[in-house]
Amino acid sequence: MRAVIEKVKLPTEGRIIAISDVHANLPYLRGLLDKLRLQDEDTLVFCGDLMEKGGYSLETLRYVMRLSQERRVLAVQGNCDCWQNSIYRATGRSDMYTKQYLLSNGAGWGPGLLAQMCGEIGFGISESMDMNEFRREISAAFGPEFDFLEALPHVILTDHYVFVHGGIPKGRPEEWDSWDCMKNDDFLGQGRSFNRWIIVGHWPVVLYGGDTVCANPIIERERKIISIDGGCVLKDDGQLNALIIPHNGSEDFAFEHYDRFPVRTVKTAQAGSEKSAYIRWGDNLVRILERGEEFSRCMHIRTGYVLDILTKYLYGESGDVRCNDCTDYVLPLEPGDRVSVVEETSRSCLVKHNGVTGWYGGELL
Ligand SMILES: [Mn+2]
Repeated sequence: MRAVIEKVKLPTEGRIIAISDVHANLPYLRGLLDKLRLQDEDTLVFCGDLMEKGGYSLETLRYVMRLSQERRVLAVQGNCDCWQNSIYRATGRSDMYTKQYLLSNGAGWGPGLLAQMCGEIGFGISESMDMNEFRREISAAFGPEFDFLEALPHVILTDHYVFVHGGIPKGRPEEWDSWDCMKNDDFLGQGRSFNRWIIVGHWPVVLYGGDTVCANPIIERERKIISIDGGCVLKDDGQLNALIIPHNGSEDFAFEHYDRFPVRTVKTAQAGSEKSAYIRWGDNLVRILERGEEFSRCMHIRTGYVLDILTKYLYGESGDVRCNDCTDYVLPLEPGDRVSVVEETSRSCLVKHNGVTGWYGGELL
């Protein structure tokens, strides 16, 4: 399907605030919006993936629909949002995929939009469900929701900024495919640069890190790309980011973030580790050398790096397993530093300091 590109003239007044990858975490979205203290003249831009993975897809969608009636809201479709295609443009293949997804009950995540819709109208999900009947009943009951999604463009083009979920495909805009705008993986890693600011989500920013990672937005000034997905829902230490543009045309970017980790104060100083590794999704195959109840000594298969990983972060069948994103990085910290505590363990705490995740072995106030 051809990408829908919407040209928008942003107002001169007010901030432009971009949020992406809420992933059905309505409590985080509400928390972030509270922190932002929205003014009437502000413009909110959702950069896609409002839904799926977290537990509140339908509630998040309806919340954003309501918000867009009350204030200036722009939004683009993400690859986890475009369910109207499976309803309005269904094919035998998409029906098969939709059914599989419904039967998988969110594929290990929370129930998705369509499953929630089925639940709300009491439509039974089963191997024998009739997909024509499913589409008929769901589209009859949720017309406003699908119409809202259907009306969302894939790219919002303004004088100074472009908002898109994954990234800008190569080639001429008239030839861009919508899927390549939404599911454009590793956009920052493609080495491209632009004349206007391209603001994207989709690829959690921690995936761009090295041996240490930071969940705050990445602003590439030379190449004019801003990547803002803080890993909300997808990462144990994830956060929901908002990029704040103080006014149209400004490059004086700021950001706000929201998570629910308790904030504590560092009591004793600690030096940072010189060597560390960050094991991330897509490259997370490890061998368990010694399984423990709380931590397991593991070797990262590709690099041979040995580190202790929280046992609850390991998953997969026996033998070589995979792990949630993790690190052995010890943060350099000073007394008085404020940190967010992600995990408390018998050894030390996994914390975030200014968006950077690492361990702290001292005392917290
Ligand atoms: Mn995405």
